[in-house]
Amino acid sequence: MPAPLQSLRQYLKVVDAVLEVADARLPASSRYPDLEKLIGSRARVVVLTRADLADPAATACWLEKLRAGGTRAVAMNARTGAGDRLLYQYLKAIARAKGEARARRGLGEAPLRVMALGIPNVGKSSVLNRLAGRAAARTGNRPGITRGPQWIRIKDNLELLDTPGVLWPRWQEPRTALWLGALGCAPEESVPVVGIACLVGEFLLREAPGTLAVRYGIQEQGGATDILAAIGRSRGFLLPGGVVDQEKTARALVNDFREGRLGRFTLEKP
Ligand SMILES: Nc1nc2c(ncn2[C@@H]2O[C@H](COP(=O)(O)OP(=O)(O)O)[C@@H](O)[C@H]2O)c(=O)[nH]1
Ligand SMILES: [Mg+2]
Repeated sequence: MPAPLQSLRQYLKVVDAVLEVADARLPASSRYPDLEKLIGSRARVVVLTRADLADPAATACWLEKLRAGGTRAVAMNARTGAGDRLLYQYLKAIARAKGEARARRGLGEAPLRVMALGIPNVGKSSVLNRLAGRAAARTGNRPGITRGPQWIRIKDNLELLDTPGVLWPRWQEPRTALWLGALGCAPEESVPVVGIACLVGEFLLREAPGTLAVRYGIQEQGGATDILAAIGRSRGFLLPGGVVDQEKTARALVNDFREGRLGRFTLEKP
């Protein structure tokens, strides 16, 4: 278990529920293996963010699979809040159970304490901000915006704990690292953008032929490297001497993919 996750143990002790935030486009690889062990008996909800960028049919299958395994799971757009109703229902039920358990022990009401856990830039702060109904936690489109654990206290008997994203060592496995890079969940310097762009290019050529041709006005001929060169030429991303600027082209393709401008895709099937 990564050391930063270990250091969250002290917080886990004081929360009632954990929101395990993962990316709907990569629902398996963006989740922690063995998180149950760390969470213990605490209530858990898997929140798949960026549902607006994932394939809706695949998201439905993922939710079904998770729920079939007894896991509470929701998919939402954490930026707009679309799809958050079920999350509220889950939290309400968890709060009710906590209240009843306390009443049985002769204790009064206490706020529900909820913590968000997940990899960097997956949308943890955004989810909590939806729950808080305001921009209480800092968000940003790059990893590392949330520096240390941060409590957000809101009325309605709810206390939220935001945490910095933690990556798991197994994500250094090259392919996973590239996919996490494609989603913007890995530190920029750790994954080569040209490598990410080639993986994205191959994926699109295979899964959505014609997409690149339409978007960039190119012929889909050859492999990912040829496609990248064609995009660079078509966009006029050239270095002195007329050579295609691979880095700049790769960045443009990856950004388009990340923001959903090439369509809605789920990279892992259930
Ligand atoms: N399109 C879309 N963007 C999202 C969603 N959730 C988060 N984001 C964006 O992803 C970026 C990272 O979000 P943030 O909440 O800071 O992630 P954190 O690092 O896990 O706390 C921000 O630019 C958010 O606006 C979502 O469901 N859909
Ligand atoms: Mg954050």
